[in-house]
Amino acid sequence: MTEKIIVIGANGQIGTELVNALRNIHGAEQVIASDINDPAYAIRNTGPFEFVNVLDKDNLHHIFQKHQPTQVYLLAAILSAVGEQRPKMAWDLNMTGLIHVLDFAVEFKVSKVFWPSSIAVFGPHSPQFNTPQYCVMDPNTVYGFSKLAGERWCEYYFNKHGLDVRSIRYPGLIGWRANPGGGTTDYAVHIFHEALKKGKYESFLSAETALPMMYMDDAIRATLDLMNAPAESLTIRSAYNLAGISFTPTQLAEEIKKIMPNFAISYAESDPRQAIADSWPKSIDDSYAQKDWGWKLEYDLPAITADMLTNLKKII
Ligand code: AKB
Repeated sequence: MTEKIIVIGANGQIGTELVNALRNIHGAEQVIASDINDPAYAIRNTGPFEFVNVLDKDNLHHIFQKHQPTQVYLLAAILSAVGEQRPKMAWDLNMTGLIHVLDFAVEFKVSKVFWPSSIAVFGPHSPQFNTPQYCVMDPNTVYGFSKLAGERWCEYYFNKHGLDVRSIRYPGLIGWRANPGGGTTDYAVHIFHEALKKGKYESFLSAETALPMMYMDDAIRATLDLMNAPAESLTIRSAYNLAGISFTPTQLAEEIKKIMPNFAISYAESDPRQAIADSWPKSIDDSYAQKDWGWKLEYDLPAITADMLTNLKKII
């Protein structure tokens, strides 16, 4: 079957890489990148692009009608740190945008929808280590509870409308092709840029703050694997836990020092993102993803560090 795929929020950290991967698989003309903002060169010049505002129903409806997509990836979102600065806007974009897309996916009989969730769905009373798929969830950021509510909507549309919607609870994502956009885990990308530009970095998270993280190559592979998995093997229609690897700013700095011995890290005295990080899991159990669609991580911390430094060096 020839796919016609729309990626909404294509300019972001995941979108930039996903559009590229999807165009390589399905052909450039089959993948319509869309965003509210001007696209980066790499996206505009490798295939079709549409301006889309997910909150503008008429605009979104027109894009569905025009392209009649078989698959939709909805990546437009406000992340955890920016969400705390603009709580109502974060709720509106993350929630209303999702419901618009789910409704049009049903109306236009889209075969599959992907929507990203996050480890932010967990909260201070969730188990902090090896956090299971099912447990107490009391997220205390707008981003976190918009993702948790979004998961419930996804499962609801699957149950009530038979919509084949699939989702992953991404850990913090690390990649060199695009910058992260206002999250709590962004330090783990900024640190590489600053290491190469200045030889030092001030971390906004404290030295021993462990968080689950994942290299973008693994995250893209996970997304495509989940989307390609046979529907009957999927037992979760909210969002799958994905563990990645857990490390602290100190451990990441030590790894960078193995390649750049003069690199120095320091720590900010206080930052509002610390409280968000403290409310999230330190490590994740992703046994459902392993069992249901054969998930397996490839990049460990040394591999991430080496790949980031090698590739960023070429473009900085
Ligand atoms: C954030 O830090 O807000 C995101 C996330 C973990 O979902 N990277």
